[in-house]
Amino acid sequence: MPALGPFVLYYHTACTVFWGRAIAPVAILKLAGAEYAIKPMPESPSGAGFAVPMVTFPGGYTISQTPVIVHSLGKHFGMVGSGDADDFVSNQLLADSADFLGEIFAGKPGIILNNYITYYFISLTYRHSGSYQ
Ligand SMILES: N[C@@H](CCC(=O)N[C@@H](CS)C(=O)NCC(=O)O)C(=O)O
Repeated sequence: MPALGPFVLYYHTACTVFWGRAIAPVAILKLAGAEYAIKPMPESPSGAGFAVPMVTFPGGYTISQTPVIVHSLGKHFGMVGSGDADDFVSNQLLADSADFLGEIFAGKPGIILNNYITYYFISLTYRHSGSYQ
C-alpha cells in the first residue's frame, strides 16, 4: 500500500451541512485510514474541475468528477482488485452509480430507483459468486 499522506477534499460547506457527492470519497479515505482534510469549495484550486467534489492527492494534483475520484482513490489504496476485469468492471459500476445518482436528483419515481437497487443486488451477487466477472 502506498504511503498515506494528507489528502484534501473540497465540497460545499466542507461537508458540515450535508455530504452529497462527497460521501463515497470520504468513506474511502476513512476506510483506508488516510490523513485528510475537508475544505469548502471556494478554497479549491482554480481550474481543477468544474464542480465539487474535488480531491487533491498527496502528489499535489487535483481531480474532480466523483466516479473518477472514487476509482482513482480505489486504485491508490489497492481497493479495485487486480487485472483488467476488476479495473474495467469497477469503472462500469461507477458509471452505473453516476446514472443512479442522476435519477435520484431528477426526482425519478421509486420504481425506477428500486430497479437500480435490484440491479445492484443481482450484479454484485453474481460477480461476487464468480458467475461472471
Ligand atoms: N459530474 C460531477 C457533478 C458534480 C456536481 O454537480 N456537483 C454539485 C454538488 S453535488 C455542484 O457543485 N454543482 C455546482 C454548484 O452547486 O455550484 C460529479 O459526478 O462529480
